[in-house]
Amino acid sequence: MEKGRILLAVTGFHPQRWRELLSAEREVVLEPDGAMDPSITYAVVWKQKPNLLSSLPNLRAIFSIGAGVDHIFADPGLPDVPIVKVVADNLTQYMTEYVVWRVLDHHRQGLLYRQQQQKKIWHEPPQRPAGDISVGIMGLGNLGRAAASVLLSLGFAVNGWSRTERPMQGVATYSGEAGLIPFLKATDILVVLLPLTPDTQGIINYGVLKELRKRNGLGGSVLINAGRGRLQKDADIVRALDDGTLKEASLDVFEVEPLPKTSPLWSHPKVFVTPHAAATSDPMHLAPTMLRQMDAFERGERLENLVDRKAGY
Ligand code: NDP
Ligand code: OXD
Repeated sequence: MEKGRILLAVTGFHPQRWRELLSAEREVVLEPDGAMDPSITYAVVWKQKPNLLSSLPNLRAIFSIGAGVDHIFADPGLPDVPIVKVVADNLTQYMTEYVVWRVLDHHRQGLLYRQQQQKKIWHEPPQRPAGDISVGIMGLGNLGRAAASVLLSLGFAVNGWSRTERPMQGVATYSGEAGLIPFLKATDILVVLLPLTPDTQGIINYGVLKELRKRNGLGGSVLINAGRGRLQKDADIVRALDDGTLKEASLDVFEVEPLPKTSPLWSHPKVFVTPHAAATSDPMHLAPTMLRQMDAFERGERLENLVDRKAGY
């Protein structure tokens, strides 16, 4: 079978490196040139333009440049072809680093020390063991499980919440709607690693934050969101921080990105902001896997890391 051509349609970061690497083995057309081109078989996309995918009459598979695929489901004319998401060791490693970094910073009172340093205050606050703190991971999937196992090795108590029951040794697991409140009530530091779907949109709201465990050695509950911005209500987080429902937050994702300069989150003293940078998609690692998958697909083999269209992730 002839090697299918690729349409590369990315918004928000430079397509050049992806193009170079993918063209090592296949012809690559950059959007907008390839739109409506009948010779295009694969689309490699990140936040592609609406209805672009439906304009490709011979499209056989869609490859997301990221682990999240909400940008693909946002397309009103999404054709019924397989969608492949990113599952990659280096992306998982980056996310684990981000989660562990933020959990340790909150646990070891990074904010307090930064404030003390500014005022030249020499004061040692009480320390508590990691085992007294429970980190609750919302979304115990590829990224959540990897972060959970490193947190366990550091001695934290770890809870996990998923859509279906996902047992994991050493982790107290909860699932579905019925498991949500018990999971929150047992959690001091909430780490959000959910995909954005119709079921999860807006899930991080004031009511949910109110359920987090209050009695803990941290002096309050903490939120870390590295999943998607539209999982959260930015205004509810500000409210929760201001009335003490939350002690601190680390946010990598926001309802609107880039985070508008007018957002109170930028200058909130209890918020640590990163610009959707928790785990970057590195073309050096990901493009060869996509090419390998396309070859396998053309030999009649099954694609790996397929998105469940019904579940939306
Ligand atoms: P996975 O698909 O492997 O895991 C998703 C997890 O969320 C699963 O445990 C799933 O449950 C759970 N889940 C989904 N829907 C629900 C629901 N309605 N209720 C409860 N749990 C639910 O995804 P990844 O771990 O690979 O990635 C997670 C997300 O991280 C991505 O979708 C993306 O949005 C985000 N991300 C952010 C990055 C960044 O830089 N900030 C970088 C990379 C990813 P179940 O196990 O039952 O299926
Ligand atoms: C992803 C992301 O989904 O970078 O991979 O957000």
